[in-house]
Order: sequence, then C-alpha cells, then structure tokens
Amino acid sequence: MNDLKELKSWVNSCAKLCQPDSIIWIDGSAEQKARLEKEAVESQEITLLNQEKLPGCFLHRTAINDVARTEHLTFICTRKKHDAGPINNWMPPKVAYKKASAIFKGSMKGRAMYVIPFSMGPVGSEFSKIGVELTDSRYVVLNMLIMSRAGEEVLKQLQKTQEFTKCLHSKADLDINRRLILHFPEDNAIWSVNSGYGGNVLLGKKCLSLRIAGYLAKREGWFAEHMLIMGIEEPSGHIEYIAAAFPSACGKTNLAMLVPPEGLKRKGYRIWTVGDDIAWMRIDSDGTLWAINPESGFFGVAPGTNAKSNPSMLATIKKDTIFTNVLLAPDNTVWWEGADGRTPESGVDWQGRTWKPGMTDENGKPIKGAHPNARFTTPISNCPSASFRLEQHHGVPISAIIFGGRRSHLTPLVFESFNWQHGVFVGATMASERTAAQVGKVGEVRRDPMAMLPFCGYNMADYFRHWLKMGRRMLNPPKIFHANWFRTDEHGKFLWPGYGENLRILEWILDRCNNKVEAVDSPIGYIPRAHDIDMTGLRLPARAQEKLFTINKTDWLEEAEDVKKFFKRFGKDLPQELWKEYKALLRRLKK
Ligand code: OXD
Ligand code: MN
Repeated sequence: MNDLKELKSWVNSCAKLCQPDSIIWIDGSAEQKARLEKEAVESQEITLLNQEKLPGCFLHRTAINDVARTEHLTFICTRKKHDAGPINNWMPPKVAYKKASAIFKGSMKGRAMYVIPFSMGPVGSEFSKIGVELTDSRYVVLNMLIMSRAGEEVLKQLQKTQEFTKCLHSKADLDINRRLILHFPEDNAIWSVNSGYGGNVLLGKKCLSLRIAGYLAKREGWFAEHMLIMGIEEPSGHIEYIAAAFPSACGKTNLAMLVPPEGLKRKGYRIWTVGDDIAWMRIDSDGTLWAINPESGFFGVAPGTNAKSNPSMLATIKKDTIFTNVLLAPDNTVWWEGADGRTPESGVDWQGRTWKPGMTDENGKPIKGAHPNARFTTPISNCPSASFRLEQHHGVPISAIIFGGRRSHLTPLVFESFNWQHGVFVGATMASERTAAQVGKVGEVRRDPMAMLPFCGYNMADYFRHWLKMGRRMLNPPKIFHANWFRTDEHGKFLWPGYGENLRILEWILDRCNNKVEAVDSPIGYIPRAHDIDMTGLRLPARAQEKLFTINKTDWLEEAEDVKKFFKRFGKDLPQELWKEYKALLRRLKK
C-alpha cells in the first residue's frame, strides 16, 4: 500500500496557493456531517428548515448572479485548440493556470479548505472513477456528500488505484468578473473559482462525470453521457432498461421517476429509477451496452415539481435535502412556483427579500418566490422508485437509447432511427429550446447534440466518431429513438399530456426493441402505427394524435439547412457517415 503521496503533495501545493486557515479531510462519517451542518447554519451559509415537517433539510441561497451554469465562463484547456473543437471555449493550459492561479491566490484566507475524496459510481466498480475536490465551501461539502460516495472508504480504494481527478474549487468572493470553470483533460484536473452554483462547483457532476469522463471514455472505449437511466418492469416481471438524453430542464428527472398512469398500471407496469442525469455505459463481454449512474443523489429543478409532474420526487425530498434558491414559507418550509397546494400568503424569496403573491417588478412582471432554476439536492436512496441495482458494480443492460428535445413544432412525439448510424445522426442533429438551466435567452432553439453541447470535454467531431465506432463494436446495440413531449398546437397548447403518460411511448419503444410491432416508414425514421400506442384511459384533444405525428417536409428541409450550417462548423473533421445520413435525409424529404 502506498501512502497517497501524490494526493498529499497536491493538497499541500493547493493549500500553499489558496492559503486556507486549516485543512479538513472529509471522512464520510455522520458525526462530521452533523458538525459541518451546525457550522454552516451558524455561518448562515444554510438555514435549518422546519425539522418536524422536513427533517434533515436545509435552505441555501446563492449570490443573485450565480444561479445557473455559466457556459461562457467554462473552458476546455487542451494544449491544441483543435482538440477542444469548434464548440467549446478554449484556453491554453499555461494561460489558464496562470490566470486562475492569480485568482486562487489567497482565496481561502479566513476559511478552511475541505478535502473531499469521492467516487463516481460504486466504490471499487470497474465503471467508477475517483476524484478529490478541494473546496472552501461547506455547502459544496454537504452537497457532495449527497451526490457522490465520499469519505475514507474512497481513500482506501485510491490506495489501490492511484488515479484520481484533481478538483480545485474556491468560492473566493463570488465575483462573476473573475469566475472561471476550467477543465484540463490532459492533466485529469478541474479548477473552478468564484461560483457557488451546483453545476459549476459540485465538480463530480458535470465537470468530472461528463467533460473529463467523456475524454477518458473516448480514450478507454466507453460512454459518459447526459442521460437518465430507468428500468421498466413489464407485466411479466421482466425489467428492461433504457437510457435517455434530453437537454437540461427538459424533464429527465420526471421521466426517470415516472408513475404509470391508471390505464397502464392495471397492466402491471412499474418503474425503477437508476439515474436522472448521467449515464456511464460500457460494452460488456455479451456485446451489449451496460450502464451505471455515477451519482448517488439528484440535483433537480424545484419549480414545477408537484404531485402531477413527479410524486416520487415529492416523497424523496421530504427529508435529508438541501434546497437552493426556493421561497422560504412562514412555517419554515419551502415553496416554489408550480408547487402543490395553496401559495403561502407571504415568505422570503430566493433573493432574501420579503415576498407576497402577486408582487410585480418595475416592468409589471410578477416577482417569483423561487428562482426558475431553484434546485434540491437529495439522496437517491430516499426515492420510492430507486432501483435495487444501484449499488451493483455491473450496472444494468440498456435496450434502447432515446434522444429528445423541447420543440414546440417540427419533431413528432416519437420516431425510431433506421439503424445505429442513423441514430447517431439523429442524436447529433438534436435541437432544443433553451431553458433556465443555463444563462441565455429562454425559448431560443439551439442545436444540442446528444444533449451534450455544454458537456463535451473534447472536439465534438471526435465525439460523433466515437459514437459511430462504439456502434460497430457492439454485437447487439440498443435501438435509438427520438422523443418530443413538448409539441404544441396552433394556439401554443401542449398536444401531449406528458409525465406518467409518457410510459405509453416507452411501451411502444420496448415493443419495437422486442420486435412485437411493425412501424411506418417516414423520411425521418420509423413512426408508430396509430393503434400500436396504448391510449387506454387517455383523452386527447381532437386530431391531436395526427398532429403529434405530422411531418411537415418544408419545415424539415428548413431544419436540414440549419443542420448543414451546424455540421459545417466542424469542417473536415465531421465524420463522412454523418454527411451521408444528411444527404439521405434530403433525398427522402424531396421524394
Ligand atoms: C443539470 C443541468 O443541472 O443539466 O443537470 O444543468
Ligand atoms: Mn443535466
């Protein structure tokens, strides 16, 4: 056994740079967690909520300009610009280290530096990766204890494996003008400074499990994807697992915890939640794809979470949860827009101001109690639908992959790709309307390949090539589908009820995987025959089903123009297979 020399010397060098008052190693014990919670309450980093109604729950407020991921301040720092590709912001490592060192210098003065050894994935699994995050934020420590397996057990594992991602975070003075989220894939390192927002600072999540892991996955021959994983227990008792990629705040969490609607419950369906955000997938010796969720918690969007959208999540967040940027109600509980029940008569809003329903700002716009990207951090183990296979080192076998976006027009409710290569094209050409999870104009359509636009840690052309290559390596690859729950009618009303009803579409997807039903050929892929989707108990508005599956060729040709523009950004690097698929699509549309 070695004595973790590399880790200790890295911790010391970071301490020399950041100059904390003390260094505290996180051991993962309940005693240490309780001590940190107490200190964080005393320092007002978090507020203790009503312990009768919400045992073990706390509220945190971020700085007002620190409420979402800041993609424009997020960089991939590879030696060659080309390796970061045309989509990522790039900075040469030397420049990045120099620039960030000046900001980190003395940034932890007056605070402790916490050393968090964490494992993404079950400790010791073939799938798992170890990281160590250094941070001066107790909020980060408490969140990491939920989102990852952290503590001494991980250090023991590290003594065997040696390899870890070096994650350095300081909230510094939360100055947005000196905020940087830097990834150094060639050094297996992440530096994040001047933010306190989850997606920027819980470095095991987006930074490690997607950007750095993606880079490693390409090198080592596996996938690190922005996908939920769920098990669908069929009436026979057999469970099939699917993975699905949707951009941020497009309902991955709700889908992963879906509650079967009455019509289908009678058939005996049951859902098992494996993960809501990230999937690590490997080809096993049986030639099929197996997946784990590297996280152990959910970092979910609060607004809109209610008994209809996600009853399982409501049960999960009743205890042991950290709420961020929600409204504090007078009884010391929490509330958000789109919550169940009555709106509190007053409260303290996410900015810490007195709030009353109906208040408007100087432009007459309603003032929200919770920020639209308000979040909760909560352990998966509290979820009533948590999969019993969460701790299994081997993961679960994946039968289908679903890509999807938020499109009010254009894409039908569901379609199936013709084959793996076409499926990669479908994923690579995904687009979605922007949500509150990222800074920018909400509603704008942006291309978001495989929902990885903000999370691909290397040249996206190589990422597409990796996807094509992985398909060729599998004996029995999952089938690839595309879903869009968000199509609207001419008055802007949703055509599909979504939530639990989405199971009807998953049922069709599994029927297709098991060759139980035929489908209709269309220019964009296979479309369901109307009678193959079980609509028992569901009343759709007149002609909704027809509208949900309409393929307007003029709109699709316009879409293809945009795809072409996007593909051209990659120049010669774009795999020829994708141009081939593009041309084939045009041919089919013009037929
Ligand atoms: C998330 C995101 O927090 O995608 O999961 O922004
Ligand atoms: Mn996400």
